[in-house]
Amino acid sequence: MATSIAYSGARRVLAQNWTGSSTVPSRTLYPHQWSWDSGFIAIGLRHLSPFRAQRELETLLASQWEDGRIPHIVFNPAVPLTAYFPSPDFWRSSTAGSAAGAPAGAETSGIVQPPIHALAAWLVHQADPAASERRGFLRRVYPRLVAWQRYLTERRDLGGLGLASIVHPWESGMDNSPCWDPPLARIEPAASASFHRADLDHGCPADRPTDLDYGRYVRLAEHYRDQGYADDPGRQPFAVEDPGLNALLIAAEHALAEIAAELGEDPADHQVRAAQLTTTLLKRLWSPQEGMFLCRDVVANETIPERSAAGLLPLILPGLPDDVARALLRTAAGPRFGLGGTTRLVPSYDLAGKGFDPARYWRGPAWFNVNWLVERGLRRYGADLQADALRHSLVRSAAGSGYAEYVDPFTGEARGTRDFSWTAAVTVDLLAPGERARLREEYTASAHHSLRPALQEAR
Ligand code: 2M8
Repeated sequence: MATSIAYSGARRVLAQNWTGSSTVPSRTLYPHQWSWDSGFIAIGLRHLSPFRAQRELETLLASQWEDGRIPHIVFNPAVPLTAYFPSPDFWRSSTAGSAAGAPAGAETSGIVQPPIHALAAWLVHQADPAASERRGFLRRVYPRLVAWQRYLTERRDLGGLGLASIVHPWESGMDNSPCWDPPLARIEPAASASFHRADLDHGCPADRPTDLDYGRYVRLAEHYRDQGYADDPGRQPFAVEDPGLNALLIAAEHALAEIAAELGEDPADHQVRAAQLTTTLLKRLWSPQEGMFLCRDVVANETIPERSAAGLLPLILPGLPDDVARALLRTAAGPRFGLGGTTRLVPSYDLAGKGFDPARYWRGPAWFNVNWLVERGLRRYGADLQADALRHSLVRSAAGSGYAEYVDPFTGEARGTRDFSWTAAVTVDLLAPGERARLREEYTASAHHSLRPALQEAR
Protein backbone atom coordinates (compact mmCIF):
# COMPACT_ATOMS: atom_id res chain seq x y z
CA MET A 1 0.00 0.00 0.00
CA ALA A 2 1.33 3.41 -0.97
CA THR A 3 2.55 5.40 1.98
CA SER A 4 0.49 8.41 0.92
CA ILE A 5 -2.69 6.33 1.24
CA ALA A 6 -1.59 5.08 4.68
CA TYR A 7 -0.85 8.65 5.75
CA SER A 8 -4.13 10.12 4.55
CA GLY A 9 -6.11 7.25 6.08
CA ALA A 10 -4.42 7.83 9.41
CA ARG A 11 -5.11 11.55 9.19
CA ARG A 12 -8.79 10.81 8.50
CA VAL A 13 -9.03 8.59 11.62
CA LEU A 14 -7.46 11.28 13.82
CA ALA A 15 -9.79 13.93 12.40
CA GLN A 16 -12.92 11.86 12.92
CA ASN A 17 -11.96 10.95 16.51
CA TRP A 18 -11.15 14.55 17.52
CA THR A 19 -13.80 16.02 19.85
CA GLY A 20 -12.68 19.65 19.76
CA SER A 21 -10.33 19.46 22.74
CA SER A 22 -9.00 15.88 22.71
CA THR A 23 -9.25 12.61 20.81
CA VAL A 24 -11.27 9.51 21.73
CA PRO A 25 -9.43 6.21 21.22
CA SER A 26 -12.49 4.93 19.33
CA ARG A 27 -15.88 6.52 18.66
CA THR A 28 -17.66 3.27 19.60
CA LEU A 29 -15.68 1.23 22.15
CA TYR A 30 -13.88 4.04 24.04
CA PRO A 31 -15.88 7.28 23.81
CA HIS A 32 -13.92 9.29 26.44
CA GLN A 33 -10.34 10.51 26.84
CA TRP A 34 -7.75 7.91 27.88
CA SER A 35 -4.45 8.86 29.46
CA TRP A 36 -1.73 6.95 27.63
CA ASP A 37 -3.75 6.95 24.42
CA SER A 38 -3.60 10.74 24.46
CA GLY A 39 0.18 10.61 24.81
CA PHE A 40 0.60 8.47 21.69
CA ILE A 41 -2.07 10.47 19.87
CA ALA A 42 -0.24 13.73 20.61
CA ILE A 43 2.97 12.22 19.23
CA GLY A 44 1.20 11.65 15.89
CA LEU A 45 -0.88 14.82 15.93
CA ARG A 46 2.24 17.00 16.30
CA HIS A 47 2.98 16.37 12.62
CA LEU A 48 -0.53 17.41 11.56
CA SER A 49 -1.21 20.24 13.99
CA PRO A 50 1.21 21.08 16.81
CA PHE A 51 -1.59 23.12 18.36
CA ARG A 52 -3.99 20.18 18.48
CA ALA A 53 -1.21 18.01 19.92
CA GLN A 54 -0.64 20.55 22.69
CA ARG A 55 -4.39 20.74 23.36
CA GLU A 56 -4.60 16.96 23.60
CA LEU A 57 -2.11 16.90 26.48
CA GLU A 58 -3.38 20.09 28.12
CA THR A 59 -6.95 18.75 28.18
CA LEU A 60 -5.79 15.61 29.94
CA LEU A 61 -3.64 17.54 32.41
CA ALA A 62 -6.56 19.81 33.30
CA SER A 63 -8.11 16.82 35.11
CA GLN A 64 -4.98 15.95 37.08
CA TRP A 65 -5.61 15.27 40.76
CA GLU A 66 -3.94 17.37 43.47
CA ASP A 67 -1.85 14.40 44.57
CA GLY A 68 -0.30 14.46 41.08
CA ARG A 69 -2.02 11.46 39.54
CA ILE A 70 -3.26 11.67 35.98
CA PRO A 71 -6.44 9.59 35.86
CA HIS A 72 -6.63 6.90 33.23
CA ILE A 73 -9.98 8.15 31.89
CA VAL A 74 -11.40 11.67 31.74
CA PHE A 75 -15.12 11.28 31.10
CA ASN A 76 -17.02 13.35 28.58
CA PRO A 77 -20.21 14.45 30.41
CA ALA A 78 -22.13 14.53 27.11
CA VAL A 79 -21.71 10.76 26.61
CA PRO A 80 -24.48 8.58 28.13
CA LEU A 81 -23.49 6.52 31.19
CA THR A 82 -24.40 3.31 29.38
CA ALA A 83 -21.86 3.90 26.59
CA TYR A 84 -18.87 2.64 28.58
CA PHE A 85 -18.35 0.57 31.71
CA PRO A 86 -17.07 1.37 34.34
CA SER A 87 -18.82 4.73 33.98
CA PRO A 88 -18.40 7.88 36.14
CA ASP A 89 -21.05 6.70 38.60
CA PHE A 90 -18.85 3.67 39.32
CA TRP A 91 -15.63 5.64 39.97
CA ARG A 92 -17.36 8.58 41.75
CA SER A 93 -14.06 10.48 41.58
CA SER A 94 -15.36 13.87 42.69
CA THR A 95 -16.61 12.40 45.97
CA ALA A 96 -14.65 9.18 46.63
CA GLY A 97 -11.44 10.85 45.41
CA SER A 98 -11.82 14.14 47.23
CA ALA A 99 -9.22 13.31 49.93
CA ALA A 100 -6.71 12.55 47.15
CA GLY A 101 -7.52 15.84 45.43
CA ALA A 102 -9.72 14.71 42.57
CA PRO A 103 -11.10 17.70 40.64
CA ALA A 104 -14.58 18.78 41.69
CA GLY A 105 -15.58 19.90 38.22
CA ALA A 106 -14.77 16.79 36.19
CA GLU A 107 -15.49 13.09 36.47
CA THR A 108 -12.55 10.76 35.99
CA SER A 109 -11.46 7.26 36.89
CA GLY A 110 -9.20 6.92 39.96
CA ILE A 111 -6.50 4.64 38.58
CA VAL A 112 -3.63 5.61 36.26
CA GLN A 113 -1.86 4.42 33.11
CA PRO A 114 1.81 4.36 31.94
CA PRO A 115 3.50 7.80 31.97
CA ILE A 116 4.17 8.46 28.28
CA HIS A 117 3.20 12.13 28.73
CA ALA A 118 6.54 13.86 29.41
CA LEU A 119 8.08 12.18 26.38
CA ALA A 120 5.01 13.16 24.36
CA ALA A 121 5.21 16.77 25.57
CA TRP A 122 8.89 16.97 24.64
CA LEU A 123 8.25 15.52 21.16
CA VAL A 124 5.28 17.85 20.65
CA HIS A 125 7.44 20.83 21.57
CA GLN A 126 10.18 19.73 19.17
CA ALA A 127 7.71 19.57 16.27
CA ASP A 128 7.35 23.35 16.35
CA PRO A 129 9.45 24.98 19.10
CA ALA A 130 8.47 28.52 18.09
CA ALA A 131 4.74 27.82 18.30
CA SER A 132 5.25 25.95 21.57
CA GLU A 133 7.17 28.87 23.03
CA ARG A 134 4.58 31.39 21.90
CA ARG A 135 1.90 29.53 23.82
CA GLY A 136 4.16 28.87 26.83
CA PHE A 137 3.40 25.17 26.34
CA LEU A 138 6.38 23.64 28.14
CA ARG A 139 6.32 26.19 30.94
CA ARG A 140 2.68 25.36 31.67
CA VAL A 141 2.91 21.58 31.46
CA TYR A 142 6.29 21.10 33.16
CA PRO A 143 5.13 21.51 36.82
CA ARG A 144 2.20 19.19 36.19
CA LEU A 145 4.43 16.56 34.61
CA VAL A 146 6.83 16.80 37.56
CA ALA A 147 3.93 16.34 40.01
CA TRP A 148 2.81 13.27 38.02
CA GLN A 149 6.31 11.84 38.19
CA ARG A 150 6.51 12.46 41.95
CA TYR A 151 3.14 10.75 42.46
CA LEU A 152 4.41 7.62 40.75
CA THR A 153 7.85 7.54 42.33
CA GLU A 154 6.70 8.41 45.86
CA ARG A 155 3.07 7.41 46.44
CA ARG A 156 3.32 4.37 44.20
CA ASP A 157 6.61 3.05 45.52
CA LEU A 158 4.77 0.18 47.20
CA GLY A 159 7.77 -2.15 47.00
CA GLY A 160 9.92 0.37 48.88
CA LEU A 161 12.89 0.25 46.48
CA GLY A 162 11.99 3.12 44.17
CA LEU A 163 9.97 1.59 41.33
CA ALA A 164 6.30 2.42 40.79
CA SER A 165 3.69 -0.30 41.35
CA ILE A 166 0.38 -0.73 39.60
CA VAL A 167 -2.63 -1.54 41.80
CA HIS A 168 -4.90 -2.69 38.97
CA PRO A 169 -4.16 -4.54 35.70
CA TRP A 170 -5.70 -1.66 33.73
CA GLU A 171 -2.91 0.57 35.04
CA SER A 172 -0.37 -1.31 32.93
CA GLY A 173 -2.39 -0.53 29.80
CA MET A 174 -1.97 -4.25 28.99
CA ASP A 175 -5.20 -5.16 30.70
CA ASN A 176 -5.48 -8.95 30.49
CA SER A 177 -1.80 -9.85 30.02
CA PRO A 178 -1.06 -13.37 31.32
CA CYS A 179 1.44 -11.63 33.64
CA TRP A 180 -1.52 -10.66 35.81
CA ASP A 181 -2.95 -14.19 36.05
CA PRO A 182 -0.97 -15.26 39.16
CA PRO A 183 -1.66 -12.12 41.26
CA LEU A 184 -5.26 -11.93 39.98
CA ALA A 185 -5.92 -15.53 41.03
CA ARG A 186 -6.00 -14.28 44.65
CA ILE A 187 -8.86 -11.86 43.92
CA GLU A 188 -12.46 -12.93 44.49
CA PRO A 189 -14.37 -11.78 41.35
CA ALA A 190 -17.39 -9.49 41.65
CA ALA A 191 -20.60 -11.29 40.64
CA SER A 192 -21.09 -10.94 36.87
CA ALA A 193 -24.74 -9.97 37.41
CA SER A 194 -23.57 -6.89 39.37
CA PHE A 195 -22.34 -5.06 36.23
CA HIS A 196 -22.99 -4.80 32.51
CA ARG A 197 -20.05 -5.04 30.11
CA ALA A 198 -20.61 -2.28 27.56
CA ASP A 199 -17.46 -3.43 25.71
CA LEU A 200 -19.32 -6.50 24.45
CA ASP A 201 -21.91 -4.24 22.79
CA HIS A 202 -19.14 -3.23 20.36
CA GLY A 203 -16.42 -5.88 20.50
CA CYS A 204 -16.25 -9.57 19.61
CA PRO A 205 -16.11 -11.62 22.87
CA ALA A 206 -13.23 -13.77 21.52
CA ASP A 207 -11.09 -10.62 21.12
CA ARG A 208 -11.89 -9.23 24.60
CA PRO A 209 -11.07 -10.25 28.21
CA THR A 210 -13.22 -12.98 29.79
CA ASP A 211 -16.07 -12.36 32.26
CA LEU A 212 -13.95 -13.90 35.02
CA ASP A 213 -11.21 -11.32 34.37
CA TYR A 214 -13.81 -8.52 34.36
CA GLY A 215 -15.23 -9.68 37.69
CA ARG A 216 -11.76 -9.35 39.18
CA TYR A 217 -11.13 -5.94 37.58
CA VAL A 218 -14.39 -4.68 39.06
CA ARG A 219 -13.62 -6.04 42.52
CA LEU A 220 -10.16 -4.43 42.57
CA ALA A 221 -11.42 -1.07 41.33
CA GLU A 222 -14.23 -1.05 43.93
CA HIS A 223 -11.75 -1.85 46.67
CA TYR A 224 -9.43 1.00 45.65
CA ARG A 225 -12.36 3.44 45.34
CA ASP A 226 -13.76 2.44 48.72
CA GLN A 227 -10.40 3.27 50.33
CA GLY A 228 -10.66 6.79 48.87
CA TYR A 229 -8.03 5.94 46.25
CA ALA A 230 -5.38 5.91 48.99
CA ASP A 231 -2.04 4.29 48.15
CA ASP A 232 -0.94 2.97 51.54
CA PRO A 233 1.64 0.20 51.12
CA GLY A 234 0.44 -3.13 52.47
CA ARG A 235 -3.23 -2.37 51.85
CA GLN A 236 -3.40 -3.22 48.16
CA PRO A 237 -4.55 -6.73 47.25
CA PHE A 238 -2.84 -6.33 43.87
CA ALA A 239 0.53 -4.54 43.59
CA VAL A 240 2.94 -5.29 40.77
CA GLU A 241 6.11 -3.66 39.44
CA ASP A 242 5.80 -3.73 35.67
CA PRO A 243 8.89 -3.17 33.50
CA GLY A 244 6.86 -1.49 30.75
CA LEU A 245 5.39 1.18 33.00
CA ASN A 246 8.71 1.67 34.77
CA ALA A 247 10.59 2.00 31.46
CA LEU A 248 8.22 4.81 30.51
CA LEU A 249 8.68 6.32 33.97
CA ILE A 250 12.43 6.49 33.38
CA ALA A 251 11.98 7.77 29.82
CA ALA A 252 9.78 10.49 31.35
CA GLU A 253 12.57 11.50 33.72
CA HIS A 254 14.93 11.84 30.73
CA ALA A 255 12.32 13.91 28.87
CA LEU A 256 11.82 16.12 31.94
CA ALA A 257 15.58 16.75 31.99
CA GLU A 258 15.37 17.95 28.36
CA ILE A 259 12.35 20.12 29.15
CA ALA A 260 14.00 21.62 32.24
CA ALA A 261 17.12 22.51 30.23
CA GLU A 262 14.97 24.05 27.49
CA LEU A 263 13.25 26.20 30.13
CA GLY A 264 16.62 27.32 31.51
CA GLU A 265 16.25 25.25 34.67
CA ASP A 266 18.67 22.74 36.14
CA PRO A 267 18.12 19.27 34.63
CA ALA A 268 20.47 17.53 37.09
CA ASP A 269 17.80 16.30 39.47
CA HIS A 270 15.97 14.52 36.63
CA GLN A 271 19.19 13.05 35.28
CA VAL A 272 20.14 11.65 38.68
CA ARG A 273 16.68 10.18 39.20
CA ALA A 274 16.75 8.59 35.74
CA ALA A 275 20.10 6.96 36.50
CA GLN A 276 18.96 5.74 39.93
CA LEU A 277 15.72 4.33 38.59
CA THR A 278 17.58 2.52 35.80
CA THR A 279 19.89 0.90 38.35
CA THR A 280 16.90 -0.21 40.43
CA LEU A 281 15.05 -1.51 37.37
CA LEU A 282 18.06 -3.63 36.47
CA LYS A 283 18.52 -4.93 40.03
CA ARG A 284 14.91 -5.68 40.62
CA LEU A 285 13.35 -6.79 37.30
CA TRP A 286 16.13 -7.94 34.98
CA SER A 287 16.30 -11.69 34.39
CA PRO A 288 19.60 -12.81 32.81
CA GLN A 289 18.16 -16.32 32.37
CA GLU A 290 15.20 -15.08 30.32
CA GLY A 291 17.12 -12.30 28.57
CA MET A 292 14.38 -9.81 29.39
CA PHE A 293 12.71 -7.92 32.22
CA LEU A 294 9.98 -9.65 34.23
CA CYS A 295 7.18 -8.32 36.44
CA ARG A 296 7.40 -8.55 40.20
CA ASP A 297 4.44 -9.35 42.42
CA VAL A 298 4.96 -6.99 45.37
CA VAL A 299 2.25 -8.63 47.53
CA ALA A 300 3.67 -12.16 47.19
CA ASN A 301 7.23 -10.76 47.00
CA GLU A 302 8.12 -12.88 43.98
CA THR A 303 8.92 -12.63 40.29
CA ILE A 304 6.05 -13.44 37.94
CA PRO A 305 7.24 -16.20 35.57
CA GLU A 306 5.49 -14.85 32.44
CA ARG A 307 7.05 -13.00 29.53
CA SER A 308 5.24 -10.12 27.89
CA ALA A 309 6.35 -7.41 25.47
CA ALA A 310 6.49 -5.06 28.48
CA GLY A 311 9.73 -6.84 29.39
CA LEU A 312 11.36 -5.62 26.15
CA LEU A 313 10.37 -1.97 26.53
CA PRO A 314 13.39 -0.87 28.61
CA LEU A 315 15.16 -0.93 25.20
CA ILE A 316 13.90 2.64 24.80
CA LEU A 317 16.23 3.73 27.62
CA PRO A 318 19.73 5.07 27.18
CA GLY A 319 22.58 3.61 29.16
CA LEU A 320 21.64 -0.06 29.45
CA PRO A 321 24.69 -2.25 30.03
CA ASP A 322 25.83 -3.84 26.74
CA ASP A 323 25.05 -7.38 27.82
CA VAL A 324 21.48 -6.39 28.78
CA ALA A 325 20.83 -4.56 25.51
CA ARG A 326 22.29 -7.45 23.51
CA ALA A 327 20.16 -9.98 25.36
CA LEU A 328 17.01 -7.90 24.80
CA LEU A 329 17.70 -7.70 21.08
CA ARG A 330 18.27 -11.45 20.99
CA THR A 331 15.05 -12.15 22.88
CA ALA A 332 13.03 -9.86 20.60
CA ALA A 333 14.37 -11.68 17.54
CA GLY A 334 14.15 -15.14 19.12
CA PRO A 335 11.33 -17.71 19.19
CA ARG A 336 9.29 -15.97 21.90
CA PHE A 337 8.66 -12.74 19.98
CA GLY A 338 9.74 -13.65 16.43
CA LEU A 339 10.84 -10.14 15.36
CA GLY A 340 11.99 -10.28 11.75
CA GLY A 341 11.16 -13.99 11.60
CA THR A 342 7.86 -15.69 12.41
CA THR A 343 5.86 -12.55 13.29
CA ARG A 344 4.95 -9.40 11.36
CA LEU A 345 4.90 -7.34 14.53
CA VAL A 346 6.09 -8.03 18.06
CA PRO A 347 3.29 -9.87 19.92
CA SER A 348 2.09 -8.60 23.28
CA TYR A 349 2.97 -11.91 24.93
CA ASP A 350 5.38 -14.83 24.54
CA LEU A 351 4.47 -16.94 21.47
CA ALA A 352 5.51 -20.04 23.42
CA GLY A 353 3.76 -19.08 26.66
CA LYS A 354 0.90 -21.24 27.90
CA GLY A 355 -1.47 -18.26 27.95
CA PHE A 356 -0.73 -17.21 24.34
CA ASP A 357 -3.78 -16.47 22.18
CA PRO A 358 -3.22 -14.60 18.88
CA ALA A 359 -6.71 -13.07 18.98
CA ARG A 360 -7.42 -12.10 22.55
CA TYR A 361 -6.49 -8.55 23.43
CA TRP A 362 -3.24 -8.35 25.44
CA ARG A 363 -2.65 -12.13 25.49
CA GLY A 364 -0.81 -12.32 22.17
CA PRO A 365 -2.04 -9.87 19.51
CA ALA A 366 0.36 -7.18 18.34
CA TRP A 367 -0.34 -3.60 19.39
CA PHE A 368 0.84 -0.57 17.47
CA ASN A 369 1.92 1.60 20.40
CA VAL A 370 4.07 -1.20 21.82
CA ASN A 371 5.68 -1.80 18.44
CA TRP A 372 6.31 1.93 18.05
CA LEU A 373 8.26 1.80 21.31
CA VAL A 374 10.16 -1.31 20.21
CA GLU A 375 11.05 0.44 16.95
CA ARG A 376 12.59 3.32 18.89
CA GLY A 377 14.43 0.87 21.14
CA LEU A 378 15.93 -0.95 18.15
CA ARG A 379 17.15 2.36 16.76
CA ARG A 380 18.52 3.41 20.13
CA TYR A 381 20.79 0.34 20.14
CA GLY A 382 21.89 0.61 16.53
CA ALA A 383 19.62 -2.06 15.01
CA ASP A 384 18.55 0.26 12.18
CA LEU A 385 17.85 -2.41 9.60
CA GLN A 386 15.51 -4.24 11.96
CA ALA A 387 13.93 -0.94 12.96
CA ASP A 388 13.36 -0.04 9.30
CA ALA A 389 11.75 -3.42 8.64
CA LEU A 390 9.52 -3.09 11.70
CA ARG A 391 8.53 0.43 10.70
CA HIS A 392 7.56 -0.77 7.23
CA SER A 393 5.54 -3.63 8.69
CA LEU A 394 3.83 -1.33 11.22
CA VAL A 395 2.65 1.06 8.53
CA ARG A 396 1.50 -1.75 6.22
CA SER A 397 -0.35 -3.56 9.00
CA ALA A 398 -1.98 -0.37 10.29
CA ALA A 399 -3.36 0.72 6.93
CA GLY A 400 -4.10 -2.87 5.80
CA SER A 401 -6.15 -3.57 8.94
CA GLY A 402 -8.23 -0.37 8.78
CA TYR A 403 -6.21 1.10 11.68
CA ALA A 404 -7.22 -1.79 13.91
CA GLU A 405 -6.87 -1.63 17.67
CA TYR A 406 -4.66 -4.75 17.50
CA VAL A 407 -3.80 -7.46 14.99
CA ASP A 408 -2.91 -11.12 14.81
CA PRO A 409 0.90 -11.02 15.15
CA PHE A 410 1.42 -13.67 12.44
CA THR A 411 -1.05 -12.60 9.76
CA GLY A 412 -1.76 -8.94 10.55
CA GLU A 413 -5.50 -9.72 10.52
CA ALA A 414 -7.52 -6.99 12.24
CA ARG A 415 -8.78 -7.56 15.79
CA GLY A 416 -10.69 -5.38 18.23
CA THR A 417 -12.18 -2.13 17.01
CA ARG A 418 -11.18 -0.27 13.78
CA ASP A 419 -10.28 3.38 13.15
CA PHE A 420 -8.36 3.30 16.40
CA SER A 421 -6.61 6.54 17.25
CA TRP A 422 -3.16 5.51 18.47
CA THR A 423 -2.78 3.11 15.53
CA ALA A 424 -3.38 6.08 13.23
CA ALA A 425 -1.15 8.37 15.31
CA VAL A 426 1.91 6.13 15.30
CA THR A 427 1.42 5.62 11.55
CA VAL A 428 1.60 9.38 11.03
CA ASP A 429 4.71 9.59 13.21
CA LEU A 430 6.44 6.71 11.42
CA LEU A 431 5.74 8.32 8.05
CA ALA A 432 6.73 11.85 9.07
CA PRO A 433 9.47 13.08 6.76
CA GLY A 434 12.87 13.21 8.41
CA GLU A 435 11.68 11.88 11.78
CA ARG A 436 13.69 8.63 11.73
CA ALA A 437 16.82 10.39 10.46
CA ARG A 438 16.46 12.90 13.28
CA LEU A 439 16.18 10.10 15.82
CA ARG A 440 19.26 8.39 14.42
CA GLU A 441 21.18 11.65 14.73
CA GLU A 442 20.01 12.18 18.30
CA TYR A 443 21.01 8.67 19.34
CA THR A 444 24.37 8.88 17.60
CA ALA A 445 25.07 12.27 19.13
CA SER A 446 24.30 11.03 22.62
CA ALA A 447 26.85 8.26 21.96
CA HIS A 448 24.70 5.38 23.08
CA HIS A 449 25.95 1.98 22.19
CA SER A 450 25.76 0.60 18.74
CA LEU A 451 25.01 -3.08 18.97
CA ARG A 452 24.78 -4.06 15.35
CA PRO A 453 26.97 -7.13 15.94
CA ALA A 454 24.56 -8.26 18.68
CA LEU A 455 21.72 -8.26 16.25
CA GLN A 456 23.72 -10.24 13.73
CA GLU A 457 24.46 -12.76 16.48
CA ALA A 458 20.75 -12.91 17.25
CA ARG A 459 19.72 -13.78 13.70
C1 2M8 B 1 -8.02 -0.75 26.94
O1 2M8 B 1 -8.40 -0.61 28.30
C2 2M8 B 1 -9.72 -0.18 28.70
C3 2M8 B 1 -9.66 0.06 30.19
O2 2M8 B 1 -8.77 1.08 30.46
C4 2M8 B 1 -10.80 -1.19 28.38
O3 2M8 B 1 -10.51 -2.32 27.97
O4 2M8 B 1 -11.97 -0.82 28.54
C5 2M8 B 1 -6.50 -0.99 26.92
O5 2M8 B 1 -6.07 -1.46 25.66
C6 2M8 B 1 -5.76 0.28 27.30
O6 2M8 B 1 -4.38 0.12 27.15
C7 2M8 B 1 -6.23 1.47 26.47
O7 2M8 B 1 -5.64 2.63 26.96
C8 2M8 B 1 -7.76 1.61 26.50
C9 2M8 B 1 -8.27 2.67 25.54
O8 2M8 B 1 -7.72 2.49 24.27
O9 2M8 B 1 -8.38 0.37 26.15
